[in-house]
Amino acid sequence: MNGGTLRTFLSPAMKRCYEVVGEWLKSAGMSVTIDAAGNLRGVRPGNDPGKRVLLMGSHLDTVRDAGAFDGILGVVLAIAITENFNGQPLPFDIEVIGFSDEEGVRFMPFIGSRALAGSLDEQTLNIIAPAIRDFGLDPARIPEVALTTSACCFLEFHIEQGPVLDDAGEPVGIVESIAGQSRANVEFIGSANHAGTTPMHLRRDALTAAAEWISVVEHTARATPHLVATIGKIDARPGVGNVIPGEVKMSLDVRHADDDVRQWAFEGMRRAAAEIAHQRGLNLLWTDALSMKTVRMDEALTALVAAAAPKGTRRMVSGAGHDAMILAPHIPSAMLFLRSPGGISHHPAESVLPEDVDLALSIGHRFIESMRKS
Ligand code: HGY
Ligand code: MN
Ligand code: MN
Repeated sequence: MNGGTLRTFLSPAMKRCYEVVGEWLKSAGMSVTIDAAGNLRGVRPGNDPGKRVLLMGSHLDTVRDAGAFDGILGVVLAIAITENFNGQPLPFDIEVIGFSDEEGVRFMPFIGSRALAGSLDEQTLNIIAPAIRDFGLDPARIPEVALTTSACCFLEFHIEQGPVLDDAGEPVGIVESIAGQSRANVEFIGSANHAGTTPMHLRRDALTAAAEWISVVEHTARATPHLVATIGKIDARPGVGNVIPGEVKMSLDVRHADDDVRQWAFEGMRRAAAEIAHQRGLNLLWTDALSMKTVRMDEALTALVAAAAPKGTRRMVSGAGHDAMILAPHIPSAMLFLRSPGGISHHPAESVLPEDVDLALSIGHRFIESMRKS
C-alpha cells in the first residue's frame, strides 16, 4: 500500500529477503545459516583459533508501509564492510546478523535479538513457536541461539530516523544511548447504541472517551520537554456510521531518555484513562505491552567508532529503539547513525544519501582496522 514495504517475522516476504541477502552473505565469503529464532547469520572466520567474534548487523523486518532502509541498511553495510576485508586475515571472526523481528508488527518486538540475549520469556516462546515451526525451524533449539562467550562486541549501523543530522547538515552521528520506551494496549468499553435515537446524555460512547484521553496524552507530551507519545493504532467497534462505538482499542507508545520522566508520564496517562472512563461510566482495559529502560552504549567501543569517524562527529540519543539496546546489557555495543534526509522514516519516502553510505563504509573499515590492532 502507498508504495511501502512490509516484511514481517518469518513471512513469505522475509523468506524472499533471506534468499537475496543470503546470497550477498555467501558472495562475501560467509557461511550462512538461519537460527531457530529466524535470524539470518553469516560468519567470516578469522585466523585466530582463540578467536573473538565481532557481531555486526541490524533487523530485516519492517513496519507496515515502511521505507527501504530501516534495519536492512545496517545488514547490507555490515556485509559490504566485511567483504572489503576479503583476502586479508583478521584475528577475529566477523558474524553478520539480520535479526528476524525488531519492529514487532506480527507478534512483539525484538524477537531475534532477545533470542541472542537469552531473554525470550515462556509466554513469548509459546506465541511464536507455531510460526517458527511453520517456517521449518525448531523452536526447541532457540536456547542454542544465545550469545556465546566469544562474542566480543556488537556494532549496528542504522539510519537516524529523525531530523537532527539532516537539520545540522551532518552525514553521521554516534549514538550514546537509546531512549527507553513504554507501550500499552488501551481499551475503552462502553455500549454501542443507535446513533439517531440515543440522546447525548444517555450515551456510553467509547470513541469520545478515547478522543478526550488522546488529547490528554498529546497535551502531556507537548508540555514535557523531549517526551514523545504516540497512539499509532485505533480500532472503533462496531465501526459503522450510524452506531455509537461501544469499544475502542488503541496502542500507546511513550518514550524519553530519562526513565523517571517516561514512567511518570506513562503512569499519568494511565490515571487519566481511568479517570475519564470513570467519569463517563465506561470500563477501561489497560494492558502493559513493553517497558524498556534507556540503554547506554559501551564507552570504549563507542570511542573506537568515534576514532574511526570524522573529528567532531555529533554524539546523540536515539529516540528510536534498536536491537543494540537488547544486546548492550550483554556485550559491549555501539551504533553509528546515517542521516535521514527530511528526517523521514517508517514511511516509503525514507532515504539515505550515497555519500553518507560511502562515509559509513569507510568508518566501518577503519573501525575493523583498529579492532585488528587492539
Ligand atoms: O519503534 C522503534 O523505535 C523502532 O523503529 N523499532
Ligand atoms: Mn523501525
Ligand atoms: Mn530500525
